[in-house]
Amino acid sequence: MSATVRTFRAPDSTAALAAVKAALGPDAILISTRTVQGGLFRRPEVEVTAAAGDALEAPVPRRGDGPSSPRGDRAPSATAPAAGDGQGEGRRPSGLAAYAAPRPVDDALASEVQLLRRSVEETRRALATVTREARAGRELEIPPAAAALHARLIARGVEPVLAEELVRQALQLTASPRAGGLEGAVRDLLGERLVPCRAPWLHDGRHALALIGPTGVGKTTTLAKIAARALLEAKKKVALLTVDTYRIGACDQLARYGEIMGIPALVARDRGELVQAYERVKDADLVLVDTAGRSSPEDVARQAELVRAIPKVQLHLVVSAATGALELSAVAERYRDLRPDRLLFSKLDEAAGPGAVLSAAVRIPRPVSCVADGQRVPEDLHALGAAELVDLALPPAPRTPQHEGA
Ligand SMILES: Nc1nc2c(ncn2[C@@H]2O[C@H](COP(=O)(O)OP(=O)(O)OP(=O)(O)O)[C@@H](O)[C@H]2O)c(=O)[nH]1
Ligand SMILES: [Mg+2]
Repeated sequence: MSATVRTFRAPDSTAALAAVKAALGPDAILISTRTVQGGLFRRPEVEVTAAAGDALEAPVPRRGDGPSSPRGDRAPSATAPAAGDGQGEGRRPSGLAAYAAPRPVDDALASEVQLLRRSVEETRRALATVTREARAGRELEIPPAAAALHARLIARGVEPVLAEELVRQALQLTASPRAGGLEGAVRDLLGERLVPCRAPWLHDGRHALALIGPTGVGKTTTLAKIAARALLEAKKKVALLTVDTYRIGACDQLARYGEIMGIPALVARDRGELVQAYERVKDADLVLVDTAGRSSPEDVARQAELVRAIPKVQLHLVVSAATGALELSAVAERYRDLRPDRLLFSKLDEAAGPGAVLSAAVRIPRPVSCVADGQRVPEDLHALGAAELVDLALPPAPRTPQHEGA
């Protein structure tokens, strides 16, 4: 017996059943139905797998067939419909009709059907696992190696639309042979966006920088970390300024850090006070300016404008990697007009997918000054190199035992 088994996809179950009927006839037996995601830009669809009716024509010997179950009836199907199938059903007078009207059968046959059904379901699940990457590739219509890279980027938290763009561009780059292959091309493209620069605490000469960004991303904590690194590692003279007179306790928070480190921490309520404060710390090598996290773009723009009163101040936009790719892209859109000079990624330790930071880096193409991955001052602050930044979005593939043995 050779079965004709086919899979159909349609926008809804009515259309899917009509397609089954048209292709396999009214006696078709439904094997499974499920909803499948339609890919990046398509809607979910109903997927129906069905067998042609004649595939299951072989008669099954039955015990105790009564007058209502004449011999030669269609054999009970192990591949009953996924939805709406009654427990204990065994005889199917005719494919799609049986779907609507199951009949009772004896217990032995019912449990056999149950077993077979379970085994079909297990096979289906195993197949789904094995072919997940290939499926992703088919949906994007990209080769399996590119689909596997796409899946790794997504698993790392990279925004799906960016992951797709990356693998497509990498495929173009590797149309002619190239060192590093496809993965090397993706890493090169990531490296064009995730660009390192000198750590802020190692800057030469007198330098001023201000941290701006949404509420609670870790601006003040990161500022303290930078100050401590500059003091301890680079032996610089450091001063702290803040224009955050908005949040209760903000000035105290900075003053406390200043006290612990034995450095000045001054508060400025407006442009005039900020210029004066900057003047008062003119012997400092590194002046670090804290701002208030505000959700309104106008308030944030006002703060950026205010800190620009300091000559040559560098604006570092702090974004939390823990907020996810969509939120990061929205934040980047909101802050792009402030023309920040650097990006600073915080809360990498809390990020489900650190590759989400790419969403900010593509929208605000600026070097990454440093990253923070915890609350400890100053330990949880790092200046990453080029390869380490790329690793955030695409870490090296785990080595298989085969590779290790090689
Ligand atoms: N897990 C984790 N927590 C952090 C990190 N950086 C800062 N935090 C914590 O985040 C919270 C907010 O930190 P702040 O430094 O006050 O954040 P902020 O951006 O200055 O907040 P506002 O001034 O209110 O906008 C604190 O509990 C910090 O300890 C980090 O890299 N990882
Ligand atoms: Mg703060």
